[in-house]
Amino acid sequence: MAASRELKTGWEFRATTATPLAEAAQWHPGEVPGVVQTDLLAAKLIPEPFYGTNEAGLQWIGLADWQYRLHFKVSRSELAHGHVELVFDGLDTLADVTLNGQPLIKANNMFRQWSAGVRDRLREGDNELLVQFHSPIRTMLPIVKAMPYHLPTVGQVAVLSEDGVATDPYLRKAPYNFGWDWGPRFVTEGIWKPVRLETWDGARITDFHIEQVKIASDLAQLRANVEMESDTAGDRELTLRYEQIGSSTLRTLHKTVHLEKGDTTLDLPFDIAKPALWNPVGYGEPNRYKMHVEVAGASADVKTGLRSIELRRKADQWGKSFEFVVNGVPVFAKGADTIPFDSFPSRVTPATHHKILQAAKDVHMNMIRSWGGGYYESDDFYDTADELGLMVWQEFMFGGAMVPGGAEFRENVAQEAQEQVRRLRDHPSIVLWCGNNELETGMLHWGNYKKFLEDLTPEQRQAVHRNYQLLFNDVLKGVVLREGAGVPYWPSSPSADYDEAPDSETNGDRHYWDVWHGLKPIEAYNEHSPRFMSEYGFQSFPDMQTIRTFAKPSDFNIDSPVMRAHQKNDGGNTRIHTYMQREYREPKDFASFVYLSQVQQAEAIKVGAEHLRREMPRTMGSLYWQLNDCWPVASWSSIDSLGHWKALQYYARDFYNDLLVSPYRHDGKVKVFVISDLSQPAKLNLRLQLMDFSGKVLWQKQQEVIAAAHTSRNAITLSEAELLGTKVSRENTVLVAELLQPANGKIESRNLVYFDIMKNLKLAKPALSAMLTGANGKYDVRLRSDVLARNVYLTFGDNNTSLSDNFMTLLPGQEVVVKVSSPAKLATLKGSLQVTSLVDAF
Ligand code: BMA
Repeated sequence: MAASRELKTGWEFRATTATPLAEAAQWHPGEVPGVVQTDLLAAKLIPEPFYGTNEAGLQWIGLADWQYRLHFKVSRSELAHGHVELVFDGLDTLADVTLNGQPLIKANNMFRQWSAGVRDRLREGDNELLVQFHSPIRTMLPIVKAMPYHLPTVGQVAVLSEDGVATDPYLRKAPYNFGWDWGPRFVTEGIWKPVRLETWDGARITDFHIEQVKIASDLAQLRANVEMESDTAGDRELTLRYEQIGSSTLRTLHKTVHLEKGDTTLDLPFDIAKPALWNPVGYGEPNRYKMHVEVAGASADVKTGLRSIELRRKADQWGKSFEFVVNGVPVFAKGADTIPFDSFPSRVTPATHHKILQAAKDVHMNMIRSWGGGYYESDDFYDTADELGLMVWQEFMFGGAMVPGGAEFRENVAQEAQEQVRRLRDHPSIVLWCGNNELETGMLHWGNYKKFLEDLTPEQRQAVHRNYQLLFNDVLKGVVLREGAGVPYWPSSPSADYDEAPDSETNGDRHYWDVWHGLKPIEAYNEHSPRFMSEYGFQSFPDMQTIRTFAKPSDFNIDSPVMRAHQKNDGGNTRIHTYMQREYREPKDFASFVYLSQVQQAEAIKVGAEHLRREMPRTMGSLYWQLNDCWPVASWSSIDSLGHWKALQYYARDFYNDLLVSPYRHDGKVKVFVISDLSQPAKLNLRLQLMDFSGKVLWQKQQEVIAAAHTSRNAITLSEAELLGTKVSRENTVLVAELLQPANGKIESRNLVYFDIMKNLKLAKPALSAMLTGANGKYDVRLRSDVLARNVYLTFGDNNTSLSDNFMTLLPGQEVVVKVSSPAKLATLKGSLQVTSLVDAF
């Protein structure tokens, strides 16, 4: 019988090089999994890293060497097993492991598992495990400095400790550790994943994978692949059991197999008739199967979903398509990019993954891009994505730093990729493996990267290009083709797979940043129709409740040192302000600035997202940058680091709705589009009402529309001149476009068109009424306004609440009920409730 014991408690840690903190040289209790920063925090030796400007004062931690030590007991019965192995699921990053004083493992890659047989090295009774971590920066710096040239990176290399020379390109370590334009620089060290003692006898299963040979709705042709390690040769019985999760029919198959002494690969082909397929959100149920295998007393389990996946790229009138086809159906990808969920990954819980991924699904996202500057997520992340029906665009962990050459580096990456692809290949959610983030475009388009390449000798330049090619078109592509279970490989994001330069409008995927980084007007989104938009974004501030966790009222100013320390994009706060001055007015105070930054972000991404959806099928994907945060910061996220939904997350629920009415005002016309992601045609009523801000209807029209499956259609075009005539004031008028169910009048989608930018509108101060009722954690707020109230915002101060809606626009006289869940009492909530709307921000 195989058994596994986690070595979790009793660890200690200390610094082994000089640090500014004398106490760090002594042993203190440490957490495994964990990293030295969180251990120092738990030992109260450092202040909260995310508070104020503390980050800057904690940089010494990544410059020191650290040791982790465990004294643990091993029993005679454990040692009686034929095999005893010590397994580290992750070591961050340069580490020497010794067991009872004997060297055991030398690690140099955060993304690999490290293990060693220890049966002969363990003692009955007390044992000592020691893990010596070497500062990645200090170790690499002299080596890199001695190199003829220094590879550029995207991280914050200007840090003095590195003398302006970046070490991160040479390390297999989470790139965002070194700082990003939304993330602090915390160069971690530690045992960041669990450690186990594994024992087994006779035989064990080292890998169990369900190969999906051919998937169709009437038949799934599968093959169970089982990799075994055995002490003896002989014939054995293999038993495979499987069932659809949630159903009660269990099937069992048997086969006589032959085991060799040592390694054997076994397979059992089998079919499932009328399989329950795995489908992405909006395209059917994400059905899954549980599979169990037994051979020679060893067993293994895997959960998987059956689906076919194709990245379809066909020449067409716009160039070459880029669309994900799942189970034969082209899917318009709606979603966002994800980044790591914490600067200290060992703190992230499955509950956090579940909460954020559920929030993605709740706003009709069907795809997330797990971006290449972080780390490969834990099993529970992909398991949740599988369960929810979210497709995952998965990147290898290259965030944009140029890559070194050398057989040793490539071999290290090959091992990493092989392990990760094999670990994750039974997850139906993973629909793409992508080589890296922005490295292909960076080498071609970024000023500092081009300059670096120009300054090299021709031979050096060739070598840099060759190193890139070898890694991404040889090593990683090779691993995905061999081990990736048929999931397509894409060399970089963005890329056109070398048909043409990356970031093309006609081929491959695109990152569009002229809005925001380039300060172009938000309407510029409407001028670009890439085949698949994998990044576009706009910043905002996190919720005030989140800001209060790291700043004092005296810091509440976008130029204060604290607020600047929580804005990592150079000039980011000014950029938010610049855009605000174009369309809005000057907010009256800091809280209003924060609120308005969120409204502005939501309005901006709404323009981009709706345009991309109107462009279907030319464009087949909209992934905005970014879904989440790793700490409290001003960023492009739609959910802040404490899980608060920003305005954008609420807006996404509307602009990603399967049925969408999207009016586009341009050139004196309003083109009203009806978009459907449904698989069946829908008969709907399109209602258009022109009303003034007090609710008086000035004009209206209703017509039947058929929203055909998977289409975007211009249902009607209105002339602005005819619509407004001479008597209607454009500053006081809104066009309300709605899609209604003919049977019951249910509103499937509503969208408002204003005829001027916000600062020119004559919005009156609304009389807002809010009635709060309920008990035992569940409350309702009934909201009503006499005049049009834009972006009505509800807050309950520092009470923990979760709201069904916020930032919504109330039509005059219309009642909206917001559901609130909160552990707080009714009286407390009543006392803290504040209701404001856009006009109150000025
Ligand atoms: C991109 C990403 C990230 C970055 C974001 C915002 O292109 O790939 O590197 O955080 O833009 O600048």
